Amino acid sequence: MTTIASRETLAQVDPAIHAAIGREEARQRGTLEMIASENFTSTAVIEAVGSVLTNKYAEGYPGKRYYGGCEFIDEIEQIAIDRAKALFGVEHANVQPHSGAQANMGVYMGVIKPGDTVLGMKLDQGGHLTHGSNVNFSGKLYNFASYGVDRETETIDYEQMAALAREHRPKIIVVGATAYPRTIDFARARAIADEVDAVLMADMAHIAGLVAGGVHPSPAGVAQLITSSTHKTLRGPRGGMILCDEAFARRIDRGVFPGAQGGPLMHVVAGKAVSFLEAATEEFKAYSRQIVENAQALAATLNDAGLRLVSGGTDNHLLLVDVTTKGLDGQRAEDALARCGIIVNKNAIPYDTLPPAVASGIRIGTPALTSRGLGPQEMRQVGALIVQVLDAPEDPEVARRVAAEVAQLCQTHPAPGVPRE
Ligand code: DSN
Repeated sequence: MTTIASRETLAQVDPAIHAAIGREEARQRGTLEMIASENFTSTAVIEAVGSVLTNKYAEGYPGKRYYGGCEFIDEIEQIAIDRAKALFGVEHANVQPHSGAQANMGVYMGVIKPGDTVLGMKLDQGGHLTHGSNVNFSGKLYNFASYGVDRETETIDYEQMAALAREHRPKIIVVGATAYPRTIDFARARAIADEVDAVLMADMAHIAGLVAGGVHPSPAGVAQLITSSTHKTLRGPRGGMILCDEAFARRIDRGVFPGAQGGPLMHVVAGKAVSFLEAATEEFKAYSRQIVENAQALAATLNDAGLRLVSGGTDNHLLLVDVTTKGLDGQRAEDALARCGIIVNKNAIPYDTLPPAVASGIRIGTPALTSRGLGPQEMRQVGALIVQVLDAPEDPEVARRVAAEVAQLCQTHPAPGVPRE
């Protein structure tokens, strides 16, 4: 009898999914990925994530499992934990969160109770859904107050953070962002948290790779709790983690399991271990420096062409561009660029007057193109292409020319980890 398991390849078992994956590979090879939260992970990470570890249940932690047969799983998770601790210089690491959102849920489950007060950053000014949005579990289960950015400087308003902290006396202050182009002052946030006896939680999801590479100040030793996803600037597999002081270790571990999750995704935990190894290299340090240099080259090009950059520029891996200065909205800009093979996302800008589904801005990041080996010179070229499209979003001749140049750049800079044709 032939069983499904005995058939050999995905192409044979499921031609529809196999073909769609092939089309996605071609899309990744043939477009310039500039979504600030995306990246190309390595072939080694993909191999770990695609391994038989997906077959194993391992609820619990190394040495304390609810299932037999976990001896090799324990080895893998312990390696991931030890590498995360060494990479970021922290006392404790939980590498089980399925995502950044699950990491944040793990912290809330472990450290506070439903109804407790938390202070986070407004989603529409650069925060995250799990920092208290009322459509997310965080805003539904906890009593969130929100700070934002200063209207003039468009940088985090620490005065407002302090005033709201004094008014609301939160148990946790969350600092960290998904659409914020500037350096985050973790020390200042910690001083505010200390003043009101709150715990500081740094969500470093976007900048984890920059922190690992030493090009953004680290929250380690400053924030008592650090959460992150592992697939953005860090270039690991899609997943999350929590780093903390030993004093919080037990509460964090219980917050993740059994608080927020059941069995860990051990194939992904293995991929995280591989990515922590890769991120500890000199090569990765150079990579993270290059991400920032590339973002600054791109910022200068767009700025010189008359585009308004939120906060005037960037210190990190992303730019937030106000496209209304070109008579566009974020959706039209995203669509026009996508037609030429440049992939970005529409994004609200601070104090946006348009709804989030349209938005006044686009968010542009350099991590994925830096992984493809593009440097400042190519980034200026890409910036010029973006300007051409935004100046003439409906012009088919411009689209044709830009698409041809995009195709050429993709050909000369292969996407790492993506199979060649
Ligand atoms: N969705 C992610 C981003 O694009 O920034 C945040 O989790």
